[in-house]
Parts: sequence; C-alpha cells; structure tokens
Amino acid sequence: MNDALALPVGTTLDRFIMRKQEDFPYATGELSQLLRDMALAAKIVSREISRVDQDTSGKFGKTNVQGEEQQKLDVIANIRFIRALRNGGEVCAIVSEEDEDIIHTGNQNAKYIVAMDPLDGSSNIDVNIPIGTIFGIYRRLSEGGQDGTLEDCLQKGTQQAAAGYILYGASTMLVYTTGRGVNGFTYEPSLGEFFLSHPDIKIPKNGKQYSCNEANMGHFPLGIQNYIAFCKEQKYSSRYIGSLVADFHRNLLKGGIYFYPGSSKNTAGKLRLLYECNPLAFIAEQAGGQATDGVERILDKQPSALHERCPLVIGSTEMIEKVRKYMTL
Ligand code: P6P
Repeated sequence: MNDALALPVGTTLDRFIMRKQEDFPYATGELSQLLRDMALAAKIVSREISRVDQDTSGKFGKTNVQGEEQQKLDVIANIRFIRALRNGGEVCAIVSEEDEDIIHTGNQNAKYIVAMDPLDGSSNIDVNIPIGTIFGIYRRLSEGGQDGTLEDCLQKGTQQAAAGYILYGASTMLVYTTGRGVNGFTYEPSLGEFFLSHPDIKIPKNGKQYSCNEANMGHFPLGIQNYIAFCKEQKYSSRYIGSLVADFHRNLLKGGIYFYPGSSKNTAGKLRLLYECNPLAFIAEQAGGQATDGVERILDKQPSALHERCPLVIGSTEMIEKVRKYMTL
C-alpha cells in the first residue's frame, strides 16, 4: 500500500480509484473502469432494493442453476450487473450464480473475467435483513479477439486481480481490494456517490463471536463440533443472520469467524468457490485474516467447475488457526 497516497476519509470512489491506479505503473485503466462499472450497477441495485414494491418483491417463480428459488430481485440484480459490465466494455465473460453457463459479453478483446453472486441472501429481502453482492475479477488467460474460455473462468483465487462485495444494509457499502489492502466506501444516495469511509480495513487477529447455522451442528465434522464447544466454553457470542455478506462484514470490522462447513448432508457445504469463497477469501487475507476449507487455504484451491461448492471457514487469523488445530487432531 503506498502510504504517500493515503487518501482522506470522504474521498470519492472515483478519485480513490484514479489515485490508486498510480500504484500500478503499468496500469492502463481497464481495471479502474471495471470497478467503476461495478459501482454503477451497485447504485442501481441499491435503489431497486430500497424501493421494493409489488413489482420487485417476492418470488420470481423459477429456480436457478443451484435449484434455489429465485427472488425477483435476484433476476433484476443479475440483469443490472451483466448490463453494466457488458456496456462498460472491460469484461469478456461473466460467471454468475444465476446462470448455468458462462455469459459472453461480446467484448472479445476485453482483458477481464468477473465471477459474481449478484444478490446473495436474497431470501432475506422481504424481511428487511441486509443482503449483498459478491464479485471476483480475473485477467483472462486466453488471447483476445475471442470469447472468454472455461479455463479463463476456472482460475485459482490467488489469480484474482480484484475482489469485493456490496452490502445493502442500513447504508450501502462497497468493500474491495486490488491486492494492496482493503478499503470500504459508503454510498450517499442524495449525491449518487460512494465516499471512502473505512480506509485500510484490518480484521482483528482474534474475536469473540462466531457465525454458523448451529441447527446443522450434528452433521458437522467432529473438529468443527469441538471448535463450537470451545467457543461456548469461552463464552463467545453466536452471531448468524443467514446473510453471508452481512455476517462476513461484521466479523471483518469487529473480529470473528464465519463457517459453513461440509457436513454429512453435503460434504462440500453450500457456498460456491468461484464467486463466494474466493472473493471473500482474498479480502479476508488482504485485511490480515484467513480463509480455509477447515484446513486448506481457499485461494490455493483449483476450481474444476463453475458452480462447485466448497466448505468455508473465514475470519480472524487466531480463530482460523484454532479451527485448523481441531480439524487436524
Ligand atoms: P443456511 C444465503 O442463501 C447463503 O448463501 C448465505 O448468505 C448464508 O450465510 C447461508 O446461505 C445461509 O444458509 O443453510 O444457514 O440457511
């Protein structure tokens, strides 16, 4: 992180992106523009969520590739992000939780791939619980002048050029990294701008809160069950609202651990490696935390399918290390 370029709270996202581009001497501006495109879509989705009405609330009436019931806003958010990325011109292919196959944008000379969950936790919309968008950005491996390839999309998390999330909560926040720290921006709807509100976020090394669905406890690996028992002995607080981005964001700022482990019901767990685990793992590590599947580093995993699932344990370093000990006893 180039401290000389430390920018004051209140800097706009646009100015921040422009100044931070100077950290990358060979940058030619495409990634900067891509981040702006994501921010534009985030503003539009934030507006759609804040004015949910009978046209946008409730079920869409179909299921997505995961077999999950789509909410109308899932579809709206997916369309908005795909449109912003297609029109922005910097992305040749998109992997979305809402689409089984790769979405080719037609920008065949574009350098980047985006893997995204356009609206995670959308079943919480109708009960006004915060929800989020998660995205990871990769450089294409294939030559320009053609559509992005499956190989372009199945890269390890270590290959991400950038990653971020948008949290649609009491306020809308964009949190992202390009590999030089993590910064958070809060959206001011009256001005239509994101402003730097959380510069250089660092996750506390330890925490006293854990996030998991304890109803599944009996199906968790024994090591996880033993770690949860340890948390209870330590009198930690259980904090789980069933919305990954919201749970992760709270733990990122306050310290804590979120886990959605594999279980006897589903050995790979529920969350997807490409567009949920990898982006959040990149952010967690850049903020001084860790992310594993219980034992192995998430970012080192080689994806073999677009929508493959992966157990996730993510948050404060000392808590992750403790889980690793319980998992390897
Ligand atoms: P469960 C939402 O569907 C989600 O993907 C995450 O946002 C959330 O943490 C998790 O699933 C909740 O899953 O099985 O506890 O309801």
